[in-house]
Amino acid sequence: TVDVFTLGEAMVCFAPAAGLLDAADDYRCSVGGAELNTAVGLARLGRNVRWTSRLSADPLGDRIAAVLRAENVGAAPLPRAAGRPTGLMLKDRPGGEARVLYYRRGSAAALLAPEDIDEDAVRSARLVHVTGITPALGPGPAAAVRRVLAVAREASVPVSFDPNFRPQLWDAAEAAAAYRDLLPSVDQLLCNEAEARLITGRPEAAEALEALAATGPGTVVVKRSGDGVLASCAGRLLHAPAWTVTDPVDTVGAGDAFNAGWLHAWLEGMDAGLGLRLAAFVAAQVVRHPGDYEGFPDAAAVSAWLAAHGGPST
Ligand code: KDG
Repeated sequence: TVDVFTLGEAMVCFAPAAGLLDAADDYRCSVGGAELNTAVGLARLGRNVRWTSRLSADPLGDRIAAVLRAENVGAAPLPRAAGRPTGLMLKDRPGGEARVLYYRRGSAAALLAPEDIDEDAVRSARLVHVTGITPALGPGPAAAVRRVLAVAREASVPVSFDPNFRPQLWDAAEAAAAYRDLLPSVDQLLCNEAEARLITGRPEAAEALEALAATGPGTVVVKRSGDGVLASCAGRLLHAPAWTVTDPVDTVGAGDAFNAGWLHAWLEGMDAGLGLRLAAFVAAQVVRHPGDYEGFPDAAAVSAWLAAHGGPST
């Protein structure tokens, strides 16, 4: 069986080894993509993950395929898109603030369409995880997400959703409308504070959480980075401490790692409070390393953390 089914775009990422994009000579190259980052985190903990996308026939598509193999992330054997490039993402830190630039329009992944979905894999999954990035990539990817959610709902497979608002891809009003359309199909909403505000129009995190929990998803998790995590799980209000680290190296991918830790805990049937703390722990590890997912711990490290924090060993 498939533990988690997910879909989305993977990109190759370049980050200056030193200095900023406007003058850097050397770059560190890695692979990223919100759903792929979460998939890698889950696979490192031994989960059987199925990720779906369209890869380019270019050498960077080979690079992504190699990461999938190395990280044991299962991928549907879809034909490579000749003539469409791999999307690129550049990381910069002007004024010390993390900033991401995309070169992804017309990429191979934008070809993703409902026909690419292996419906049997969706039906057999214990959980489907989608993000709000995929519907922003174009009508085909948006339709693919809708197909996945429809199949999941018909087969009673629970769905987790992270809006992952990316202002470079669409404007806030359009994104909020798309999220609200998807929410009735969502069992677990994993968002940050700004997204909770965007969806509900409520300025305050606790109020936004209450409004979101009232609209349907049985679980709502609001990730607030330095202010910790607020959650409502089947009517139970929870709070977990911050995962801010004093020596962050690369904060991109922290939310995706948090999702992987949280979903792993959920699949394991762990207590929700412990699950939130585990998720915060794994997010903190990712932030300490360059790259979107490279610092994600393996099963042994998570077992050690659980042993030290009173949880069951995995
Ligand atoms: O969450 C990290 C992602 O933002 C990054 O890996 C790239 O998927 C990505 C996106 O579209 O921003």
